[in-house]
Amino acid sequence: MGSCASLPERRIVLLGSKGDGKSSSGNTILGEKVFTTKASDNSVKAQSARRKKRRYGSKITIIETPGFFDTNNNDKEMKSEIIKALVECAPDVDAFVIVLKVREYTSQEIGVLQKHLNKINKNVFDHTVILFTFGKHLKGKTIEEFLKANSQLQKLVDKCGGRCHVIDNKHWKRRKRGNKSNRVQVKNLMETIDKMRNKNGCFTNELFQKVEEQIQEEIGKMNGENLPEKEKQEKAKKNVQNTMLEQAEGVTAETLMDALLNAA
Ligand SMILES: Nc1nc2c(ncn2[C@@H]2O[C@H](COP(=O)(O)OP(=O)(O)OP(=O)(O)O)[C@@H](O)[C@H]2O)c(=O)[nH]1
Ligand SMILES: [Mg+2]
Repeated sequence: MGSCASLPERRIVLLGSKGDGKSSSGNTILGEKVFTTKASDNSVKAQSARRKKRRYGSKITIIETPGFFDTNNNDKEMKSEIIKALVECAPDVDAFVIVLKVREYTSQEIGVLQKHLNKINKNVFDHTVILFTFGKHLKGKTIEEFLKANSQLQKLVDKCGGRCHVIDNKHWKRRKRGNKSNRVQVKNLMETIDKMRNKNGCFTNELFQKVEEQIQEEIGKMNGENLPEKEKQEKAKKNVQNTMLEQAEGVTAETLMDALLNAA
């Protein structure tokens, strides 16, 4: 859907539960530590980082979003971080990557997962890849074997056209060959994303477009200012973010997340 900017750039949004390894995966994909990873606390953060260097054939931008599966948390920080991510997503993105930890899931946990996934507009899945983390937990099994024993997860992967990869941000760093190598897996992930984008285009929705309009409007207001283009853009994004946060008074974090993931 949507015609994308013809930039040789991959814009990737990371979604997933708290602590499943979104930030770590961002670092693995970018090949440098740009995201802060944390062991365990209850703070939720959206971080966004852009890598300017070419990697696997093109520039990569990673946008981490909080609260995909944890939106019962309605504090202001969470909302502000979701809005920040949204402003980074505008006007379109190339791929959503759902980060899921390899582990046993109880049926209740699967139920919660499904509840959130069911709200996503179907066409979002045409732009989604599943990325399993903690690959070492497979204990020698392949990801296909793991999925065979977890039919609900298999269904999710099927919804995404079978697109799935597995990394281990801690233990698969060294190897250069084979499936237990982050390098191999990330290269494959990028190929999957490129193929998906060539087939399905990039993802946009009314909200992304509206946000982009507002950013451009803000940039327009800075016409007289003698600022570098990039600084104008950052400043404009900040302004849009602040306006949206004010407008989002009384709106829940969950609603915001739904808006981000629902197609026009
Ligand atoms: N062994 C192992 N540890 C991992 C892996 N991925 C992440 N971790 C660890 O898990 C913890 C959480 O990782 P993060 O990358 O911060 O997770 P996150 O999804 O960004 O968490 P929030 O931003 O809080 O939602 C950190 O201690 C990481 O070092 C992995 O593939 N294998
Ligand atoms: Mg994180």
